[in-house]
Amino acid sequence: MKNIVKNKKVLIIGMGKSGIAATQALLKLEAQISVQDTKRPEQIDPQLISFLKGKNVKCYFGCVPENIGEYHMLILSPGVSVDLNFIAEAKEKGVEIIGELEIAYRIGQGKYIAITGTNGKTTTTTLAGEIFKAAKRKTYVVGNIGVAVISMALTADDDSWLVTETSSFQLETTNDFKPEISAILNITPDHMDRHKTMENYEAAKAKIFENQTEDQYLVINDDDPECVKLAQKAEAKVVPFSRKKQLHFGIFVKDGNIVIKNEKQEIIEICAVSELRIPGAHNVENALAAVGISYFAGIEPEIIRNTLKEFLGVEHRLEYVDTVDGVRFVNDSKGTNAESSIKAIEAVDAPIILIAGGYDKGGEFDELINAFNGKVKQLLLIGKTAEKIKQTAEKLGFSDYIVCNNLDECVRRSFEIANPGDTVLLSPACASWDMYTCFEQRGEHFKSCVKGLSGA
Ligand code: UMA
Repeated sequence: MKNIVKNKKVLIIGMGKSGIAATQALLKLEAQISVQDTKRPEQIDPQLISFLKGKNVKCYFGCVPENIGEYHMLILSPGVSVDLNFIAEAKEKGVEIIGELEIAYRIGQGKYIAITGTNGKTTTTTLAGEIFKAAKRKTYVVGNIGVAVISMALTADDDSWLVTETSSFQLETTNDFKPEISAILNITPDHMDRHKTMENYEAAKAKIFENQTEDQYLVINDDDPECVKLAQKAEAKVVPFSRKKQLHFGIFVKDGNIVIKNEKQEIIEICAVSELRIPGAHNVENALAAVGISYFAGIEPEIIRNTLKEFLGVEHRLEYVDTVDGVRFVNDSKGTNAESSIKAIEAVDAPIILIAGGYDKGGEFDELINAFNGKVKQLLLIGKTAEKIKQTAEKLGFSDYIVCNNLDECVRRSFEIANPGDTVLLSPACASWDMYTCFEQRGEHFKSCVKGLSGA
């Protein structure tokens, strides 16, 4: 354990999963901790407040500390922007500003596998984690997937592998972070409300390989021009994967089979694409990436093969919920941007009744509507973006939409409209934050509404 924070004055910002886990870890390391959150004291869980008080943690809830320049370091939760005034002021005063992933990396041990991309991160991270576990590696599956990295940082040892889903928010505030293997799955516009420009978003993603050297690996999607462009800046060995073309080196599909072509130009067959149990072309890409990560981490092809053939996918991602009176219900609450929902529409059989809308991240929906392609017969809209999506649909000549007040109404009305054989797909193309605390809560709500239909 590297104790670089003992007796240091640290301010942890944001008291969600990351901030609470960071507080717990840094208390163990005897840092002098203060915490800050925009929420007022009455909006914070009383149990958390009494825990913090018991540990002599100074709390700034609904306010900010006055002498911000006195801190040794500010630790940001992923949802906290570096552009906030008091954070910018601290930076000007020479205070180091880092995120929860970076501090976890600095204080902990273990080797990191870091996976980023606009879409597919959770599936690829889960699948890679399963392969590592099957190979009997000491594995922690952490990060944006829902488990703060720092919650495992003090438990992991030198033999551990932290298979980490890393978001642009988390990468933005790294400095020293250096994974053994990094992966960029794809890059399309997302989180523009936070990053403002594509350049900033890509720059955050590029931090995943910034410190990697030639003895480490960067796995990238060779079918995505943005990934290929970014990888040109990397010092790490680039391992391309492609669903569409055969490669001189890397992971690709050959005659319907997923294969690896290694440095010795040997071809290693993993399995047939048809043997994958996760649906859709985008999941073939996720599988290719997980194969690349695992193989270059030294895992036997046999173990990769067996895990790939057994993997059923992740909750809230194209998750089959139930069939009620012949109508299939699919939960894709994890579809939090247009690109992700387009992939869901492509993967699901028509006719589709699509439930979409939610928090406005500043994205556009033209491509989503264009992807309906005769497959989506009805669109039900909720949330802050309902009006924006409705206007886009009208502009593009799609008029079969209904604006609903909430998800309960969407499920009820979609069931009324649906015929046996139809699929009701919740894939909102938006984050959940206008109506829910997270996409998991939205997905659980959807599933309980569906249960309500069948009376189960
Ligand atoms: N807060 C502030 N000031 C701010 C913003 C937030 O004080 O300016 C406070 C909020 O009042 C709240 C707390 O910070 O009390 C929430 O912190 P957070 O938004 O960083 O959320 P955490 O609970 O710490 O969860 C974070 C990730 N959340 C975000 O990136 C928004 C989770 O990713 C992640 O699973 C978790 O850490 C553990 O690593 C979720 C997510 O939506 C799934 N990620 C985005 C995505 O996938 O698109 C990036």
